[in-house]
Amino acid sequence: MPRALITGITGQDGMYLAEFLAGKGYEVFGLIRGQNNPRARLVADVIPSIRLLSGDLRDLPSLVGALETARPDEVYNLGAISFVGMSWRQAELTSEITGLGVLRMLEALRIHTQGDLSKVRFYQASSSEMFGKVREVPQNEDTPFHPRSPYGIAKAFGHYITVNYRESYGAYACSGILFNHESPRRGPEFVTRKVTRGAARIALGQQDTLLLGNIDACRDWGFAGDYVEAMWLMLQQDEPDDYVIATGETHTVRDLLDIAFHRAGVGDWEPHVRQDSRLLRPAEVDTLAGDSSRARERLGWKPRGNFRDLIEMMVDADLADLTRADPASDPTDREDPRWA
Ligand code: F7E
Repeated sequence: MPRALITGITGQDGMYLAEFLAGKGYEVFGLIRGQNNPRARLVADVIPSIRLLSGDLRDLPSLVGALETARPDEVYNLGAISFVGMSWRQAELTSEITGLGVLRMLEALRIHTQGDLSKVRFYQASSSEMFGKVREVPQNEDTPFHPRSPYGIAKAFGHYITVNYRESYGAYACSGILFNHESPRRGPEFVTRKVTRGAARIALGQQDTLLLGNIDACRDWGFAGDYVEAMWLMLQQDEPDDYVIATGETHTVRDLLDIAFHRAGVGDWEPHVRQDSRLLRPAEVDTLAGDSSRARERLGWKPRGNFRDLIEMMVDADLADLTRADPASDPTDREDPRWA
């Protein structure tokens, strides 16, 4: 039975990946941060076979300990402070976890494998935010980076240190440069879920107005369930490499609003949406579009659904949740302007 260790197990991708690997017969271990982390319960409910380990990407000994217990064949480093908007407010912590955390995990692997880093395969969750102020359209593995946020900068460090351990120590280490990927499990602070949840609440008369930042931003949005399969495929090749994972389709936040509000049955979104300058970012990534040809050719990977299907699925899930007798406790939106 192959064994896998996942950091960031409580996030959207961690849960999809754990389900996917469990379905392939893996014994899956998930690293849980903090004392009495409330999301550990959720993970255990969703993936009953999961084995939970306590550890933190800020704490090297805890990572070495987790590796000793899990004895993984594959490590998926998904743990991060992943909300770009927050990364300006907690820039040091973002650098510490999202950036230096990658180095700590690689060092823990070096200790655990006694220097033979080819023994355990390593996946680093890199991000299209590294492209930032884009140098070319679409972006591929050779496009230079110009990150625009503390988050993007931390991810660029994580990417390069992964490549460096591969080149320096012969690590089987891959950096997956994933473009935005969403699902009904997406946190409510990200724009897709904020809009699908908001549209559903407006349709049900539970809310009247949705406050947003830059609605002209363009993103290449895919389905998270498809993207975790690409992570696994990267670790099944003869040689490690870096891969862009994207749909190649770009949409604006306005397109997202059109689809979500129609699906929810509200129709026109304009009377319900207000732009709030407090939700604008100090430096924005205006447009992203990924070229995933390498992954399509070498991994045989391709996204399954399209953008409309994805957003409609998310609206339907939010409507179903909000009309249940016991809806999931209302997500706390950290971009709500009541947060000072
Ligand atoms: O913003 C604009 C916002 O926060 C998307 C993370 O998974 O993908 C994600 O990062 C766009 C931006 O995602 C609001 O300014 C407008 O242009 O959903 P987001 P993100 O920043 O693209 C990458 C690949 C990652 O790696 C990250 O971890 O939407 N936008 N109005 C808004 N965004 C938010 N959150 N809230 C708004 O009210």
